[in-house]
Amino acid sequence: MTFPNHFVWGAGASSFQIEGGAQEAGRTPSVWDMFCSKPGATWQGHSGAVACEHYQRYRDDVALMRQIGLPAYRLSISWSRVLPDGVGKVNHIGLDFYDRLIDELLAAHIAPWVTLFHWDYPIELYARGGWLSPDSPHWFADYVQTIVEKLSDRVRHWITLNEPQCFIHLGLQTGLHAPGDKLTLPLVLRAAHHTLLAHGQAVQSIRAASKQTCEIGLAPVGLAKIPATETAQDIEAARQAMFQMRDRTTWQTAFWLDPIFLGQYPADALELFGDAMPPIRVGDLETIHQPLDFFGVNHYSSPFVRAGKDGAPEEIPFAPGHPIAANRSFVVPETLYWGPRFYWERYHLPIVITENGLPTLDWIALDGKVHDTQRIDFTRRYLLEYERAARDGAQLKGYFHWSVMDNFEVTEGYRDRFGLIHVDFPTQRRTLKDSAHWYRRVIETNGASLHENPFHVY
Ligand code: IFM
Repeated sequence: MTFPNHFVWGAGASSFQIEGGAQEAGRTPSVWDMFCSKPGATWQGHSGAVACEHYQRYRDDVALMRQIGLPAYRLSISWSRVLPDGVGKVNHIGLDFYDRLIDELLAAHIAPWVTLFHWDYPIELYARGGWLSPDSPHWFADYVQTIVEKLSDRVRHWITLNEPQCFIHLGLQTGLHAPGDKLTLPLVLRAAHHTLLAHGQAVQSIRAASKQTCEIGLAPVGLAKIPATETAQDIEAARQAMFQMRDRTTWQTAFWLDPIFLGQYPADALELFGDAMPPIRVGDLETIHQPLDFFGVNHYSSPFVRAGKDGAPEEIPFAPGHPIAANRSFVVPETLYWGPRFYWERYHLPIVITENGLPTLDWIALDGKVHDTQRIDFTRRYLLEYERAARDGAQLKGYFHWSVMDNFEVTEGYRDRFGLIHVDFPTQRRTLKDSAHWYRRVIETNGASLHENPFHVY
């Protein structure tokens, strides 16, 4: 068995995607509430206003997590539920929701891993400039302090930001995600620099306010590259491709992660962005480069790369018929081998897969069950590759399946289902999918059951 003894198995979700209760007890809108009301922004105009009604049903949901045998659950906090103005006065009813949720989880022996920001930026702060404002890192650090003061007697694991590539590149550059802006490159880079500072200042806030020794990381988009063959040349080409700057966007790896983990922007990013980069003040990189405890990363799909002319990386197209998911992304299990391996090599921190999972279009069968065999097969294949990364020397610390339950899948609305738990949205009825039962056994055996054939039916 190669998963380490204290390996953390879990599943995750985020506030806006499951909570609903958009107008409950003092919560103010986030940029995602605003974005969902724009015609054409989400599939069939779906919004997160009701989602899974987790705000009302959290006790039942924790009971289901317990049935799955989850040792850990990754949740996120809705900033504007706790601070309706984004800063200043605390909405105690909002904060109490998380207090009760944490107690419920602990009573069920489930360790909470808390993400402090998963995209639902308070609209009040957006109106004041959002991530473009030089005050934005302080706003975030102050909010984080409020949360940590309240919950850190019980919470030991913190994740500062979820996928900055999405809320900056997709949110501010392409306009495909909330708030839906299309800013010029210098403005996008300014917002990105403030985001990095916000991460660093948040880490300082957590360490200063935490009532116990804690562990901190973040959860960027994992942008792995897979060597087309396992020859030294293709491996080197994939390694290069994974960390080099590809274009003048913030959909990158090293641009975000080198400042955080190595204390500097990569030279090729500085060269490519040139004058578009914001001024970097003395001390900024020290603030951003705070010691972290694990390398969290959200991994789904990756392209294959080979060594082309002079060894330069060359992306190769997928063969016709290569397996795809409901959202048309390619299924590439090797992502969980090469991603962790290359990240471990470059940043030397124990790896936690903070998200990985498959969107499907599954439904309840006539026998009342949800037979999501593709999710089982997908997860099994990915986890076997992850195990191989451990065998080959990467230090692995955990795996969080995305998602614990079907939810508001952002621009795809309620069409794509990622959950281990099926949610019938009109009735809010929950059903454990076959994958939930299968995952329970994976957890119980610390991964040993991955080597058993899960399909005995035919
Ligand atoms: O649902 C999202 C999540 O919010 C961020 N990472 C990717 C997931 C699946 O698309």
